Amino acid sequence: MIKSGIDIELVGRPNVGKSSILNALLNEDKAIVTDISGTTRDIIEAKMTLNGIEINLIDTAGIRETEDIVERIGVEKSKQVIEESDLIILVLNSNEELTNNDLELLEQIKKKPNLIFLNKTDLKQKIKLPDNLNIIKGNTKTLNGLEELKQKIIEMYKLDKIEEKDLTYLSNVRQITLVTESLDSIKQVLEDIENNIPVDMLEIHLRNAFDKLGILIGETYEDELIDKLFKNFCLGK
Ligand SMILES: Nc1nc2c(ncn2[C@@H]2O[C@H](COP(=O)(O)OP(=O)(O)OP(=O)(O)O)[C@@H](O)[C@H]2O)c(=O)[nH]1
Ligand SMILES: [Mg+2]
Repeated sequence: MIKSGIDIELVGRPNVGKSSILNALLNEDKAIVTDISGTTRDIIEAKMTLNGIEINLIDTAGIRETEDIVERIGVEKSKQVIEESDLIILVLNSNEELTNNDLELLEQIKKKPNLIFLNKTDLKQKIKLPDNLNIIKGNTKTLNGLEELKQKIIEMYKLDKIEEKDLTYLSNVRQITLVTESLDSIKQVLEDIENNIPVDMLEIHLRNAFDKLGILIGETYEDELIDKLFKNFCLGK
């Protein structure tokens, strides 16, 4: 999980608000939202982080029987992703009665870790849900419930505990990314040296490695420091 993040899929019937939830969680208009059922036809993936852990959010085509060939392929993909995701968020529309389609999805997601988000609570509640369901209620208009949804994910994966521990290893994806990027730059410098690239050109990658490590330990290195370091080599002069 620390290395590769958590894959979270939003599933549900068309028009329940999956793409709106993705956008609200990301705080940007990533996915197209319209009131036309079947707006999302392909998988949309986006990254966010929760407590330093990368979350791969996956928005899918609303699941329904359809004659439309493109949409049908999208629906098949949505079902496939259910198998592959770590966590399923089933989205239901509070403003409509529960359909057989919803019931089938409720059944299908049981085999995976899941959360149920009852969306559109800003509208009149028409849905009647079985008692035993653990649901989070909210909507994407006032953004109610979305913080609770994030908290639930944090709880489920104990993400709040990760940073509390005395970790002597690289504890989150951001840090791993910084080290990896820094290492790539250093490798590039070594390769450039092998290829007799002029020394002032080497500085670009070396500076990048240096900057990334600076960010990692919480210190941003100012240009003066680098200038001081490189002065001895009379770079570019
Ligand atoms: N009132 C209200 N409308 C909402 C809410 N969330 C989404 N909508 C509206 O519901 C419609 C469908 O939203 P989408 O996010 O496109 O729904 P979807 O589940 O992604 O739909 P498909 O891509 O067709 O599967 C849009 O008109 C949204 O503005 C909500 O919380 N409250
Ligand atoms: Mg959509």
